[in-house]
Amino acid sequence: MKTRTFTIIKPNAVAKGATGRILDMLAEAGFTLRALRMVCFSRNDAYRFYGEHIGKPFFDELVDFMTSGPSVVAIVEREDAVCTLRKLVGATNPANAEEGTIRKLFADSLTRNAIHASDSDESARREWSIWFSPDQVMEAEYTFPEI
Ligand code: FUP
Repeated sequence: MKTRTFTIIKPNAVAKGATGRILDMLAEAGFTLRALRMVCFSRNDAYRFYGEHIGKPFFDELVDFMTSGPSVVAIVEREDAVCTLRKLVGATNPANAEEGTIRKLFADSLTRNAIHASDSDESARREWSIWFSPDQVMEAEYTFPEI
C-alpha cells in the first residue's frame, strides 16, 4: 500500500543549489510529490518542529541552522514511504552515511545534514501538518513519464 512521508530539504542543501538534484533522487526512487513549498523556519517553527530535542546540547545550534535560510518542505508518496525515504536519506551523521545516500552527497556536518525524513507515519502526519493545510495536499491521482 502506498503511504506518505514528510521531508525537508534543509537550508544548507537549498543554499548550495541542490534542491533540484534531491527532488530528482526522490523521483528516481519512485516517490510522487503530494505537496511542495519553500519556507523560512522562524525560531518558533524550529522549537515546534524539533520539540523532542529542546534542552539537548546541540539544540541551539540546530535552531540557528534551521532558521539560517529557506528550506523546501514536501509530502511524498510511495510503497513503504517512511522506511524507503529514511534509507535513501542515510544516517543522521553523514560520517556514517552510505555511498549514494542524500546525506553522503549533500551534508556538511551532523547538524547541517541536508535533509530531514520523518521516522514514523505518526511523526510524518504531525510534521507535515505544521506546513500544509489539507487543501494544499494533492489528492487526485496523476502520472509522470518514467525517468
Ligand atoms: P534524524 O531523525 O536523522 O533527523 O535525527 P534526529 O531526530 O536524531 O536529530 C534531529 C536533527 O538534530 C538531525 F537532523 C541533526 C541534529 N543533531 C545534531 O545537530 N547533533 C546531534 O548530536 C544529533 C542530532
